Amino acid sequence: MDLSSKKVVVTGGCGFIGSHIVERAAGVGAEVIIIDNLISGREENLNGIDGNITFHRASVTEDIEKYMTGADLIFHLAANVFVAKSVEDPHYDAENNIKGILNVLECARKLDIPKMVYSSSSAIYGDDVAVPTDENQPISPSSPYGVSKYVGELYCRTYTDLYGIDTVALRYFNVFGPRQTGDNPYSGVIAIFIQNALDKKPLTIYGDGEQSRDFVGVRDVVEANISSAVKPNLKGEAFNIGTGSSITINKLADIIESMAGKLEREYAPARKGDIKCSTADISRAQKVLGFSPTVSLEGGLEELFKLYQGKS
Ligand code: UD2
Repeated sequence: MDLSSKKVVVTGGCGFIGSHIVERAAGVGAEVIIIDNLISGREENLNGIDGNITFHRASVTEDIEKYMTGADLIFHLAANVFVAKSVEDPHYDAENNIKGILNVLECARKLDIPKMVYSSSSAIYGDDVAVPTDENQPISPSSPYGVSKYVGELYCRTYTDLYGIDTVALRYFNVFGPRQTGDNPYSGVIAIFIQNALDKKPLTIYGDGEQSRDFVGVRDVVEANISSAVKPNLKGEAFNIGTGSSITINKLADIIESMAGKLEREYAPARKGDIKCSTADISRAQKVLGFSPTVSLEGGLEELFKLYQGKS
């Protein structure tokens, strides 16, 4: 599939990752329809993005079929993306993540939209897995968020089997990059740490800080989405999208300190639902999607640090 002449729906297109997908798809000439309720997305994420883009402020749990007529492809990102929020309010998480994807798939079925790329998460694995983790490891989520994201994958496969919609699930590890904000306690750790470093505020570390994460650059995540969109017959398959290496939160704090100068650290109790070790085995994505991460953690952090410095 060549995206240039296609009509593409991006749910969550005003979000951190979604807006980069919008930019990439509009950049190659696709007509882009965004559906976003602006709960975690921000309209200003679209500033400076040129192309044929229409934005509808709506939740994926509402009647959105009318916005999707004639679409060739859906990138489904709209969701509750906060693990801790899902522990505090599992109904909210399920409403957005389970009802949301079912509604979007139903639209795809009714409107004969042939393809959907679903943003899933490594949170579906939990802690009882071999690390690095490949896609054949047991699914055993530690949070309602992990549960809801996996339910989404099951719906995708079912809609592929029942109706021939070519779905694919991308299991993101920890995504970082421009447009991720550090202004709320649920935000990604990198965005929070950089923001606090610039504001000379202490870094809060949950637990002992020895938990590890595989941080993947948003540009690489976008390329995984595009490859998945253009590759036919993925038939509900799932792919890990990470880098294959990870660092602990303590080491992440060290790197931020090396860029920002000495920072205070405050240790707080571990978050409920937090997984301990997380590293992707990306062999399947490399083989099938030609996925090849290009953003290094150090390079990406330096770029972000400069970007945030320019803004504050
Ligand atoms: C991220 C994604 C989530 C899901 C998951 C997959 C975000 C916001 N969430 O959840 O959607 O895909 O990855 O594994 O990107 N931490 C601190 N101090 C802080 C903030 C966080 O110590 O100020 C710790 C936190 O307890 C966790 C780690 O840093 O151990 C990463 O936290 P996160 O919120 O960036 O991401 P995570 O892994 O919970």
